[in-house]
Amino acid sequence: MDMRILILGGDGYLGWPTALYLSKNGHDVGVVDNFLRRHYDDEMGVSSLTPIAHLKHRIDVWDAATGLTITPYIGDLVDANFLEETIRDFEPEAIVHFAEQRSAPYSMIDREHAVHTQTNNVVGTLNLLYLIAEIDPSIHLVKLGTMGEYGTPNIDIEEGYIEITHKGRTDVLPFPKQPGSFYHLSKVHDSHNIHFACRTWGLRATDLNQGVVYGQETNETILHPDLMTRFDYDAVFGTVLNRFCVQASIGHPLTVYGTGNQTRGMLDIRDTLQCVELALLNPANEGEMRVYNQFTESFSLNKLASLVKAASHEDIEISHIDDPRVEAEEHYYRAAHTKLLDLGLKPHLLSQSLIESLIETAIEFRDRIDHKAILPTVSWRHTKSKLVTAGKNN
Ligand code: NAD
Ligand code: USQ
Repeated sequence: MDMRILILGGDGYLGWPTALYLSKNGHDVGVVDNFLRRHYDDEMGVSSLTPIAHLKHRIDVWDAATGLTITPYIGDLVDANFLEETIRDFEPEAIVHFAEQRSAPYSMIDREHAVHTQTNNVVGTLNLLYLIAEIDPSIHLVKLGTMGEYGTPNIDIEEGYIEITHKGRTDVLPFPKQPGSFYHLSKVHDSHNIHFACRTWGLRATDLNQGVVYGQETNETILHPDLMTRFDYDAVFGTVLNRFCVQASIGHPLTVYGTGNQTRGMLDIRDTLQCVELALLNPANEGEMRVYNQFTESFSLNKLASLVKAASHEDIEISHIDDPRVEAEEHYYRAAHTKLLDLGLKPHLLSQSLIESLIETAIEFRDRIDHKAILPTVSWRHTKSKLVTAGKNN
């Protein structure tokens, strides 16, 4: 079943390879982006480990390599007029929404960054919900959420909803959320808004609570060097396993925060693409917000560090540094993740060869690594000095 699919955030780490994958699989793909992520690179003074071509150029390269067309729309989701024109022009049957500020540390820099994160993410999604309701409520929204919405409760995490019996009465309710950053909170706010729009206006949505993604190559991005996706390794935007592989490539001690007993659900970037397509092919019903927990395995940070150390040819040190975040370092973690497997997901489980290939990629581009960007600089703790830095006196 080929579809017209609009991908919001199609210039990003996950949005770009998803666009190629869906295009190759016969879908008619449009991508929307305002290059906010490239702007954050300028702001932070770092750039992707891998050189990334401009969006219009890589779309041309994809066209030349495959004969397949991807339609670009350059603009901001927070600009409702732009988004309305885009949706009316492309007439999508489904919209995949990746287009948010997605770094937890970035959202914790200071008040401005927290406000920007929640404004960009919550307002962009709210514009989208209104426009779907106004233009075509049958459009299936596939929204990227995060496993971090749940936090680390001392009970098993279910897929979106939990049956609760309270004082003799029973109901199925949204699973309680205890997110760990203003970024993760923005995803919770989105989930509530999406759930409300489904219940109230009869929209159909799938919320993909995705774990931490690792990996860099997909079957499509390797077709040409200019099709590469970005790969972040700095302490603000880099995610943990990708960072450890880059650290190993330059002989930097692996930066485990705190005890390293924090456990997270994780998945290979190739599985993100599969999961998104499975969600698209199995749309939620009218009025339903379906929720899938999108990860394939869970690992403690200590386990990840030991796997990277084992895959590295050099003798890499594992260093435990003070955790800049406020997060449980010792906790129970068991999260359901069967629904995507039931739909046919074939996971790429984490292997030594994948870690070796990530370290090799980092070695290939080691001249682009800024060693000063490795150690964390953003603290979760709200100190007076932070307010003084931000120009406030109380
Ligand atoms: P990314 O920052 O690389 O990509 C996001 C893209 O959206 C960027 O190209 C950015 O320019 C664009 N964007 C942001 N705000 C926009 C706006 N207002 N208008 C138009 N475009 C906008 O992030 P990513 O790693 O590809 O993540 C994509 C999505 O998946 C995010 O929603 C993120 O929260 C979620 N997610 C990512 C991971 C991960 O490990 N990378 C894990 C779980 C969930
Ligand atoms: N961590 C380290 N050392 C590092 C980097 C991180 O020990 O050098 C730890 C963190 O303290 C945390 C864990 O690793 O306990 C994961 O951190 P991360 O930066 O890899 O992931 P996170 O901040 O949770 O955010 C990433 C993406 C985000 C997505 C989320 C999925 O940036 O967009 O939503 O993963 S989840 O974690 O399931 O919420």
